Amino acid sequence: VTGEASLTPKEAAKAKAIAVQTWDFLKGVVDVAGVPLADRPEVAFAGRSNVGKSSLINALLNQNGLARTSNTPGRTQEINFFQSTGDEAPAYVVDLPGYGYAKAPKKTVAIWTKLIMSYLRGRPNLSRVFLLIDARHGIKANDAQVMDMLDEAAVSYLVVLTKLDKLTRAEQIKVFEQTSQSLSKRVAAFPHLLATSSQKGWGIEEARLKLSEALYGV
Ligand SMILES: Nc1nc2c(ncn2[C@@H]2O[C@H](COP(=O)(O)OP(=O)(O)OP(=O)(O)O)[C@@H](O)[C@H]2O)c(=O)[nH]1
Ligand SMILES: [Mg+2]
Repeated sequence: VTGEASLTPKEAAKAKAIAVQTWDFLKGVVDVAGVPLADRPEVAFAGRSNVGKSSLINALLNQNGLARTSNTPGRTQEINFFQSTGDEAPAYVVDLPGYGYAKAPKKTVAIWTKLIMSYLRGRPNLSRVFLLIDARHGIKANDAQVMDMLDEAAVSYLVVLTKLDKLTRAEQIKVFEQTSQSLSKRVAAFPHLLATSSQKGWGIEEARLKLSEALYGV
């Protein structure tokens, strides 16, 4: 499942374009009114609290500590925009707060969920959503709700399994097959499932290629 996909030299160069750039934190917003102008391609990372969104962004952009990570769910509380500052075509990468954090006050959860949903539904330059699923848990009810909304709004999304290092080989294969199966019925899901471990670096190069394609075209 997590065996390194062998990229062609052209694909490897495309993937590398993401990692060699400098990425900066632009701003964090708590209201969709605060989002920057939709003047460049954008990819957003969504998923349940603690699934590993911020960690995956750091791994893909090759900049440790760019997006803040934490053991405690609910670390990211704003929509955080990162911008490429190199010579490459300008782009945004967006780190979203997690949804479904049970321990946060109900009101806070409702506000975050509303913010995430209205951002995802209404962002015209959003090229693709990377939807992260913890490989130990698979697709949960609130993941399915987000997928329903993305399917309805025709926002294309790519599902990424995270924390594969926490599973045995047999478990990895099982969750990969089960998740692939349930994605086949979803209209806006990218027909390709990524399996990653930010900690071990598994699947990162392939995920970088997918990010590069989403931002700069295939
Ligand atoms: N074992 C393992 N742990 C990981 C991996 N990726 C992230 N983690 C850990 O999972 C925890 C949450 O990671 P974050 O990247 O902060 O998760 P998040 O989805 O951004 O969380 P919120 O911002 O709270 O929604 C941290 O303790 C990370 O070190 C992984 O690939 N393997
Ligand atoms: Mg986070």
